[in-house]
This record gives sequence, C-alpha cells and structure tokens, in this order.
Amino acid sequence: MRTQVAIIGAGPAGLLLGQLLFKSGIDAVIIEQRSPDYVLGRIRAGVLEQVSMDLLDQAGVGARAQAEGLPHDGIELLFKGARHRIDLHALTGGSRVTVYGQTEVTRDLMDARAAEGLTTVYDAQNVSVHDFDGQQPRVTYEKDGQTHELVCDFIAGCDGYHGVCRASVPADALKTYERVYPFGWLGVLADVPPVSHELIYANTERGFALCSMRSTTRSRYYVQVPTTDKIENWTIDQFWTELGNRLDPEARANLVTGPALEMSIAPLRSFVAEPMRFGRMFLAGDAAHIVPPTGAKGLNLAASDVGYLWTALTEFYNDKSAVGIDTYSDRCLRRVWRAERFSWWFTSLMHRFPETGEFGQKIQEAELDYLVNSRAASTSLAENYVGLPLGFAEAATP
Ligand code: RFL
Ligand code: PHB
Repeated sequence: MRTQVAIIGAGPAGLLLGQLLFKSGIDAVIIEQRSPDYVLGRIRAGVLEQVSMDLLDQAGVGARAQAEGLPHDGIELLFKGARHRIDLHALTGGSRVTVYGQTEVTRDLMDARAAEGLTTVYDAQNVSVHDFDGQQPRVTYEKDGQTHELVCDFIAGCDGYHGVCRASVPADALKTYERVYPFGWLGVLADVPPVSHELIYANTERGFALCSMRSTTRSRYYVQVPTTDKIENWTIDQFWTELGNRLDPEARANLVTGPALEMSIAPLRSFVAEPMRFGRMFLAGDAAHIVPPTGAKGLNLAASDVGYLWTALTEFYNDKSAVGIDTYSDRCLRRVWRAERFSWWFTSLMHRFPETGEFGQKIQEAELDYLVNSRAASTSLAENYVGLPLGFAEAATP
C-alpha cells in the first residue's frame, strides 16, 4: 500500500489530521492498534478552545459541536468555602470555550472519515515505523495474521504517550522534560444534571475537586486522590460523599447523585519531548507532550499541533515549500510550553500537596484571593484558559 501521509493513531489528533488533509486533497491512511469501540470508550477531555472549534469547522465536522456544545463565558473558583466567577468573555474581549466531550469529537471525526470512504486500519498489531530519516519512510503492521507494509512520504506520530513513534527515535536525538505529581484524579461520569451551569474548580483542605459536564443532563466530576488509591477501593457512594465535602453549601445542595457510567483514576504528569520532528516523521498531541488536566489543555494542544502540521504539509504539497515543515517543531513547542506552564501553575495552585502542609494551603488561598480580586491576575488566567491563537507562534518574539 502507498500513501502520502501515514498517520499512526486514530485518537483526536490522528483523526483530525486525516480529515484536514483530506480537505486539502492530500492522501492519508490511519493505522490504529485498537478497535473503534475502544477508542470511543475513552472518556477524557471536555473543554474546547475556539482554535479547536475552528479546526473542527475547517475539517468539515464542526456542525454538531456548534449545535450541541455548551458555550461557556466563565468559570468559577471555589476556595475558603466561597465561589468566585472569572468572566472569561469580558476579560478576554469576547473569547469563550465550548464544553463538548472528546468522545463526541472522536465520533464526529470517525463518522466523517467513514462517510468519505477513507482508509483507517483498526486492530493493527506490532506497528513499526522505518526509514523516517530517509526519503521514503515505511510503516509495517500485522493484521489478521498477515504482515502489511505502507510506503509513504511522511509519518505523523499521533499515537499518544505510550505510542511507538516517539519510542522509535534514537535516545540521543530526543530530550525529555517531566514532572510527575503526587496525586491523581478520580473521575466520574454520570447522567445527573450538573451542580452549576459553569465549571467549578475547587481548592479545599481535603484536596482539589472539579465539577464539569458533558451536557445539561450529564455531569463529569473529579476529586484529587493520592496516587496510591486503587479504583476498586472506591464506591460511587463514597465518591459522592467526598465530592459533596469539597463543595460550598449551595453547590452541595444542588448535587444530584446517581450511578456512574464511568469511574477511573488518572495520574497527573507534565511531559515534553523535544524536538517534535525527526526527518520525515512528526510527533503531534500526547505523543509529544502531556499536561495535567487542570487547565483543560491536552486535547486543545493536540488540535493546535495538528493545525500546524496540516499547514506545513499543505504548503509542502501545494506550494512546494518546506518552510512549514522546517518550522513545525519550533512553532508547536512555543505554544506547548506556554500551555505546560499554565497547566503546571493551575495544578500547583488548586491541589493539596502532601509536602507543603498548612503553610502551602495558606499561600494558595492568598494567591487565589489576589487572583479573583485583581483584574490583571484574573485576565492572565482568562487569557490562558481560553487559549492562544494559532498565529501566536509567529506574532510574538520569544
Ligand atoms: P490519544 O487520544 O492518546 O490517541 C492516541 C491513539 O494512538 C493509538 N496508538 C497506536 N496506534 C497504532 N500503533 C501504536 N503503536 C499505537 N499506540 C497508541 C491509541 O490507541 C490511541 O487511539 O492521543 P491524541 O490523539 O494526541 O489526543 C490527546 C488527548 O487524548 C489527550 O491530550 C487528552 O485526552 C488528555 N486528557 C485530558 N485532557 C483534557 O484536556 N481534559 C481531561 O479531562 C483529560 N482527561 C486525559 C484525561 C488523558 C488521559 N490519559 C492519557 C490516560 C484522562 C486520561 C485518563
Ligand atoms: C472535563 O470535563 O473532563 C474537564 C474539564 C475541565 C478540565 C479538565 C477536565 O480542566
């Protein structure tokens, strides 16, 4: 088999890239190691920046996110028992975010791909990438007991944190940066109405909590837990009690409980691999970087990497220019590090750290007090939360 771009991974990054390339007349094949149902079953991000919404539109799949997504003009910060609203819309001069689940984004992209009859190989085993430092890279994989080879011009490594693409780069060509946090998030998805119409990020002495949603009838809640906690030791009733204990009296009174559709613990880490291009292979999304979910940046960064890669490949094929390809890594990394900083800062501000004790709690409360009472500080949070424009990488000098 031959294609122009071999995309490894059918997560949001790989599927979005496939759809954007299709719109530009560039041929791509996606190789995914799991089944479509497995990919759709992963409950992850819920907040889309405008840049991500625009890319979905450009890929021709934005209609449902526009119609069913919930536009949010603000978020609430809860600390010392009281909630304070950050008016994202007013502070940023008109920007907002859209609450629309990653599962729905993935479904829209999968449906569009299927409707166009584009090739996705699911359940591919032993996927390997070859010769990306030469002119003609190859991908090999096994399917139904047979070995297959895909010859291509470029490989897009959209295969997530545990993927094969980054792992295939020689160790001396890669520099990685990592911080692992001493806690995780216990998340619950439930068909109950949200406690509030906006997201609540809570800093409490019992630890962080987040009230999010997928719709007006489906809620997504999280509580900070020690990394040593095991999901099998948590019951849904214990979860509701713990969440209620971390909310203000009004939100607690509004909390509707019910059975969990999904319940899992995710560890929190910050991670960046540099560079993001190796000859004719590019890394995009979680394959290159991980952020703790506090800033809701993971999926949005995956989308913006893909935006840069789409531009670079379109310039290469349509304008015979390699500028986009040569600048891909630097453009992405500048945006990535801004999001890494914000996610690290917001995580540090909102969580209970075992080593900092009551002093750390007081310092966080003082910073939160400053944050909600200073327009400058609130604006900084709002600007970062709604996200940077794609043109940011060129517009400002480092
Ligand atoms: P994905 O979604 O991990 O998709 C990668 C795809 O590649 C496939 N794959 C391979 N395919 C072929 N060969 C191989 N060798 C392969 N190895 C892997 C995988 O099966 C998968 O289908 O990466 P992508 O596309 O870059 O998208 C990134 C986002 O998924 C991610 O940034 C966010 O979901 C992060 N994240 C969250 N972000 C938020 O903004 N808010 C959240 O609440 C949030 N919760 C989460 C999360 C990530 C989690 N992970 C990674 C475990 C919760 C969890 C549990
Ligand atoms: C979610 O809805 O899953 C969500 C929302 C905001 C975050 C993280 C996760 O910061």
